[in-house]
Amino acid sequence: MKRMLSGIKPTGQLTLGNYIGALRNFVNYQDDYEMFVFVANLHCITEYQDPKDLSKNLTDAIALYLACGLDPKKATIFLQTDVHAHAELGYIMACNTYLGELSRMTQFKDKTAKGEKNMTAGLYTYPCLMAADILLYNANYVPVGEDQKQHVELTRDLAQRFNNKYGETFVVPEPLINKVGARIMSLSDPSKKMSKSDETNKGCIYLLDDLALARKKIMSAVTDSIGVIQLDKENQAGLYNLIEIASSLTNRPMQDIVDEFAGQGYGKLKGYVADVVCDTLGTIQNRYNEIIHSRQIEEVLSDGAKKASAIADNTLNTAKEKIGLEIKY
Ligand code: AQP
Repeated sequence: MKRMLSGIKPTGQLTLGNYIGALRNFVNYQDDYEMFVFVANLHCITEYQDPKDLSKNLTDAIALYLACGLDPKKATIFLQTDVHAHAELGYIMACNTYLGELSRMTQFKDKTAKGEKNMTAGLYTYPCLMAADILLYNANYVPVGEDQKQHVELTRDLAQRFNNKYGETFVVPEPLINKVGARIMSLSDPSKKMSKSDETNKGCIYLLDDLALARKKIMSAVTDSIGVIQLDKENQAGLYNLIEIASSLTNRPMQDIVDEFAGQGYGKLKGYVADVVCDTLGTIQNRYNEIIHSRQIEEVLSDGAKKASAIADNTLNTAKEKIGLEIKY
């Protein structure tokens, strides 16, 4: 069975974008791949997080993984810091990464261009940690949204560089990107990705949003004045995004939805999208409420840490030996 690894960083509450672009795919993959899914808590602290909020977001993320259908009997689910090898291999990767490579990473470039002050060294070097996250498990595939492809490409370069320098050590992973739903856009500004850190809160649907609020956000989503229901991503990005959301959640082709609503007003289509989203959120929230009040999270994390550590420690030890970091008696 081929191996697959992915993670989410809960810098806030998980979003519909996380669900469509990542989580629901993990659930589909867990039957066909040996899945490792982690909560990337180290990646959260490249920027300051309120400790209480962070801890709650991490707990909620694990509960949501389970509520969305990840099955601990099929997938290994763990918290990044429970497996110490991540930080250690992350440093080793940083010592094999060039400054130019990190300077070209989109997130760093965007923040620099915006003139952001007080950027941390972690924000610059996190792609090295991300490479370590993947390489520790010798993952063949990494399912990611469109925006994360660059990280897997860097990971491939680093794995190949390490293998060339020190001998075959790491599996070179491949990104796996879904065609529909790879990049869900903000409801208030469809030129931007739907993100947890949405400043206005209007453009982003959180998986734990009250259903009435989620409906309101969809009904007030920014569209256009063209007034025709069709698939024109360039000129009707907001409408396209809504259709893509509904298509992802129902597995209906986008054109099928267009055909059903063609000639009707945007309000009707928005109502349909809101129904579909609220159905999904309602199911997830019911399961979440059961899990968050049980001991399941503790058990899942303890089992996951044991299984993940056994594999990660083995890979880390091999890498350290190849580099010459070990003292032989
Ligand atoms: N809008 C999205 N559409 C499709 N996929 C998405 N993903 C995130 N947002 C969307 C996918 O979810 C996985 C985990 O991403 P992440 O939450 O760890 O990181 P991110 O993409 O940086 O998330 P945010 O919400 O944008 O975080 P902030 O606001 O903190 O910067 C990835 O596979 C990602 O592609």
